[in-house]
Amino acid sequence: MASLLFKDQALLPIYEKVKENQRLSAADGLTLFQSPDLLGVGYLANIVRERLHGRKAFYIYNQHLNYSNICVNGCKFCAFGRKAGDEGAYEMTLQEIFAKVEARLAEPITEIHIVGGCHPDLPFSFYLEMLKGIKALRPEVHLQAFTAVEVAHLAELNGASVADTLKTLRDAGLGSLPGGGAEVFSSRVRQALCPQKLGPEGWLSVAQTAHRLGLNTNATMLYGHMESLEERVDHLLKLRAAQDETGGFLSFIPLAFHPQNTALDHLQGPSAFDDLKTLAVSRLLLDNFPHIKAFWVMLGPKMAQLSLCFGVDDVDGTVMEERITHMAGAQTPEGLSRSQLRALIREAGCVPVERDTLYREMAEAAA
Ligand code: V47
Repeated sequence: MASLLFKDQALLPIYEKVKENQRLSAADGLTLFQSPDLLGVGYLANIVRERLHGRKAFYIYNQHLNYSNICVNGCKFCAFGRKAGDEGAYEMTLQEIFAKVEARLAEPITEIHIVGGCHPDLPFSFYLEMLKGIKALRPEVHLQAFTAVEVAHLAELNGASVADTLKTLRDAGLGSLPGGGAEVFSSRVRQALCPQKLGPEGWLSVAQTAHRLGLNTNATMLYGHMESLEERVDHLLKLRAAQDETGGFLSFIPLAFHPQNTALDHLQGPSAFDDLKTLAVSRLLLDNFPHIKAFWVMLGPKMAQLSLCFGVDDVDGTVMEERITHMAGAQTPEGLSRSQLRALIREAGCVPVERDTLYREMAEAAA
C-alpha cells in the first residue's frame, strides 16, 4: 500500500504525480521542502533519477582554475572575492595560468573549469588569450569557463552584445558556461546580499543567449543563508521555465552555503538534512534538467555519496585547487582521484560512468 511508503501522508498526491511523470507545481515544491519525511522525499527523487539514469552515476576528470579573485561585486556570502589591493587579492598572469595547465598535461583531464570575479581592469583580450593559450597547450580539452555574471561583465569590456561576445569567446575556445552566479533569484535576498551583481533577468538572459548559440550551460542555487523555502521553489521554477524555452541547461547544482570568512559568518549554513532535501526537491521540480549534480567540494564526499540515493546522478569530478569554497572554510580535500570517485559511487550501489562535459560517456576508465 502506497500510504505505507510515507511517514508524511502529504507526499501521497505527489507520489501519484511522480509515478505518472506529471509536472509538479510550486505548492508541491513547498510541500516537499516542508516535509519532515526526508526518506519519503528521497524515495520520490530516486524514482525520477532511476527513470532517467538507472543506477549510473557520472563523474568527470577535470581541473579547476580560479584565475583571479578581484571582483567589483562585493557579495556578502562570498569569502573569495577581494577588491584590488586588498589583502589576499590575487590575479594570475597568463604565464601562471598556462603553467598550471602544463603541470597536469600528463593527466587525462577532459575539462578545465575556469571561474574568477568581475575584475575591473583586465582587458577583454586577456580572456581571449587565456582561452586560446590553454587550447594551444591542450587542444582536446573542453573549456567550461565564465559564469553568466562574468560573461555580462566581459560583454561590457568588449563593448559588444552578449551574443557577439559569446561568439568571440567561442571562437577562442570556450565550450560551455558553468552554472555559478545565479545565487537565489529573489530580489529581497539579492538586495540584502548582492545588490551590485547581475540580476536574475540578466543571468537568465545570458544563459538563454548561450543556449541559442548552441552553447550549453549549467545552473546553480546558493542555499542555506537567508532565503525562504518559497524563494527556493521560485528559483527552481524560473530555471524550469527557462529550460522549457531554450533547453540548453545540462546540470543543476545546489550550492551549500559556507559561512566562514564571509560577512554572514554568524550563520550556520545548511544542515545535512537540508542538503539532501534540497538535492531531492531539485530533482523532482526540475523535470526538464537531465542532471542533478552534488558538488562534493561543498558537500563533502560523504554527503555527495549519500545524495546518490536522493536524486543525484553526478558527483562532479577530480577538481584539484578549488578556491571559492575553500576560502569560505570548506574542510574537504583539494581533489579526489578517479579511483576514489569510482569507489564512492560503487559503494552507494551505483555504476560509475566517466563522462565528458557534455555527458558523453568515456571509454571504460582505468580504476
Ligand atoms: O557563483 C560563493 C558560490 C559559485 C560561496 O557549473 C559560494 O558545474 C558556498 O558555481 N559558500 C561558484 N558557495 C561555484 C559554482 C560551481 C561549482 C561547481 C560546479 C559548477 C558547475 C559550478 O559558488 C558562485 C557562488 O554562487 N559561492 N561563495 C560560499 N561562501
